Amino acid sequence: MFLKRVNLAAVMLALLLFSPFANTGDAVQPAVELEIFKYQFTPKEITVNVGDTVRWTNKETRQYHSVWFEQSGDPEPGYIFPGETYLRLFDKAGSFPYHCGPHPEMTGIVHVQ
Ligand SMILES: [Cu+2]
Repeated sequence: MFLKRVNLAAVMLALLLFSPFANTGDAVQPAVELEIFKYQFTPKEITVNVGDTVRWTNKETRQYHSVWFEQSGDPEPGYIFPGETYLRLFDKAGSFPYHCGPHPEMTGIVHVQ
């Protein structure tokens, strides 16, 4: 289990480093914060401005999730383990639905104006 977690963390780090939409977060001040808790994205629906970065934080005690903008054509991202975060920059206007990869019933939407 430990080794599996390390591998997932490595995969996620690689995805973060090579994705134009995400980074490890230290340099960016997110405009909006969301929580992932009890199998829900909270708030489920948000509105941000073009150029804003949104940060999701996994507040579960042991369950991992992901934030997957599948309809936007994004590849499936790595899992976010408890205490970890996911950042995404929104650089164009529109409405962008997303869901959790392992739990497709978990949905949310980001409106960018
Ligand atoms: Cu999930």
